[in-house]
Amino acid sequence: MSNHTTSTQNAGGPEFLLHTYYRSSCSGRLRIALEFKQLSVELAYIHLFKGEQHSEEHKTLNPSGSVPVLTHLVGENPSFPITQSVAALEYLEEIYPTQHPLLPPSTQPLERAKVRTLVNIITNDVQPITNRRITTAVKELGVDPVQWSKQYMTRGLEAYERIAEKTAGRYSVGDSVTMADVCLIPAVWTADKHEVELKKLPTVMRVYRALSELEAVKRAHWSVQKDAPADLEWL
Ligand SMILES: N[C@@H](CCC(=O)N[C@@H](CS)C(=O)NCC(=O)O)C(=O)O
Repeated sequence: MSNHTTSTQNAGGPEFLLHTYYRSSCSGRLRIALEFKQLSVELAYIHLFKGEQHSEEHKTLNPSGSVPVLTHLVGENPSFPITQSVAALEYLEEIYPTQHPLLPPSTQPLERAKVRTLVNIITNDVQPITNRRITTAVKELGVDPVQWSKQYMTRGLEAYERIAEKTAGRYSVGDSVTMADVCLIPAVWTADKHEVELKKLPTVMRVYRALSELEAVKRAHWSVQKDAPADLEWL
């Protein structure tokens, strides 16, 4: 099932193991954060459309049956998998606070709250209700899953836009890349695939374009992942 590939090696082997799927926006958050923090990671691929997230092996690792899963191979408890993306982002921030910080300093609690507000729009208000298991369930209820996803992605990104109009500099909050950006980028990738009218979100798109120029983002892009199909079809 898992096709392990070392993306960035250090002398003692990779520090992290990330279970990922190329088009999973939650996995994208971790790939991007690991790139910004320049941490070594081995990637293990879980094919969501083949249902590998439901296998006994994966459910043992992550009882939620989802990706990403971040394991700190050389941490204080190297066998403990972190199975929620935001918990994993916060963990990386706590162990490497000065290595490309993705949160404003603790002396700026309101700035941190701005970042976390934007993070939560994506991670709480948009992704969970547009996730595959939900779109599968709404389809069974006779609802068009494509329209469902498009509608909720649009609403969530519009809310992001309204707030980012007030908080953004070059990036979502000020001029430094933060966790908000790390969550926004893969949300825009997914929204684009769902034909959300991104032109109507000028701040989001300005920030997204600035982020897309960064090497860390390019390296984490869904299209360059080893598990992405050769024809780059969004399967
Ligand atoms: N709250 C979780 C959500 C994880 C999640 O829903 N991941 C999606 C991919 S973005 C998934 O694995 N879906 C598989 C499924 O629904 O069967 C997190 O932030 O890590």
